[in-house]
Amino acid sequence: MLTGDFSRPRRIVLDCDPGHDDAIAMLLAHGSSAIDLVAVTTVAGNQTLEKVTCNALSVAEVAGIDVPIAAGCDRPLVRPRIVAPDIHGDTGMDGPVLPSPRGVVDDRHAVDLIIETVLGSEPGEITLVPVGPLTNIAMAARKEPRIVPRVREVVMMGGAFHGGNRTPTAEFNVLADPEAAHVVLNEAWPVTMVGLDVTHQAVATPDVRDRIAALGTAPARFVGELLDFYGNTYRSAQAFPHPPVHDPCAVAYVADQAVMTTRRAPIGVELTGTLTTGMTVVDLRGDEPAECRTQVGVTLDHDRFWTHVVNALHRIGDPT
Ligand SMILES: [Ca+2]
Repeated sequence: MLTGDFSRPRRIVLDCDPGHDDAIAMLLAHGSSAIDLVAVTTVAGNQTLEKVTCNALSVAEVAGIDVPIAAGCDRPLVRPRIVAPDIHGDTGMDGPVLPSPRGVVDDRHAVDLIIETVLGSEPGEITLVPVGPLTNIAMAARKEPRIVPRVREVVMMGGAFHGGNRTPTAEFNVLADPEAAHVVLNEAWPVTMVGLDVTHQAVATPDVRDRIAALGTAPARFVGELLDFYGNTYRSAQAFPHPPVHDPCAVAYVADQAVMTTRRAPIGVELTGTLTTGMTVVDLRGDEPAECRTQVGVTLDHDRFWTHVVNALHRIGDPT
C-alpha cells in the first residue's frame, strides 16, 4: 500500500534506448497512476537508433501504449558511438519474442518533438526523463533554449557518485555521450541524477520476480522474459546475483519522491580524463549546499520501488 499525493499525474517525456530496463521504465511510466506519459523519444545507446526505436514500438505493442514515439539522434555529439551487446544482446532487447508492432514511428525528429511538447505545455508542466545517453536532451536545449526555463525538471538515469559500470569510473549513459551530459548538467534547469549508487539497489530479487509472475498477464510475462535474459548477462558480465533495473528508478522518483533519498550537490562530467572519461564528479564535501540546481539520488526504498512497478503492471492488465 502506497501513500502520498498521487492526485495530479506528472506529465513526462521519456527519452530512452530500449534496452531491457528501458522497457520496464516505459511500462512503469504507462501504468503508473502518478505519471502521464506524453511521448517516448529514442536515442542511440544500448544499441543502434534503428534497433532501439523498433524495440520501443514493440514495448508499446505489448503494453498498449498509444503516445507519439519519435526517433532522435543516431550518434553522440562528438565521440564515436558505443553500444552494449554484452548486457542487452544483438537486438538491444534480446530474450522475449517480440510482437510485430502495429504502431509507426512519429514523423518528427525526437529533438523537435521534445521542443514542441515543452513549448506547447504550460511552464513547469513537463518533466524530461532521459534514461539513455543525453544526446537528444542536449540537442533540444541547444536548438531551442526557450525550453530550458519551461521544463519542470530533468530526472536522468546516468552517472554515479561512486564507481562506474562500463569503466571503473564511468556509467554507460554518461560515457556514451559525456559532452551531452555536460550540456544537460550545466543548463539552468533543475536536474536530479539517478545514478548507479541508487540503481544498483533496484535489484530484481526472486521475491520481486514472484510478485510480477503472479500477475499472470502478457506484459508481466514479458517483464519476466526480459529479466531472464538481463539477469543472465548481468550475472556473467558484471557478477550480479540478481540484475539491477536502472531506468525505472528515474520514473519511480517522478511518480513518488519517497522512493529515493536525495542530496543537493554540484555535478561535473570528466571530458578530458585519460582513465576517467565520462565520470560524474559529485562534490559531497561539507554541508549540503542551500542553493544548488543539481541533486543526486542516494538510497532507494526497494520495496516501495518494486510496489510501484507491480502496481503499474497490474493497472496495465492484459491490453490485447
Ligand atoms: Ca537506458
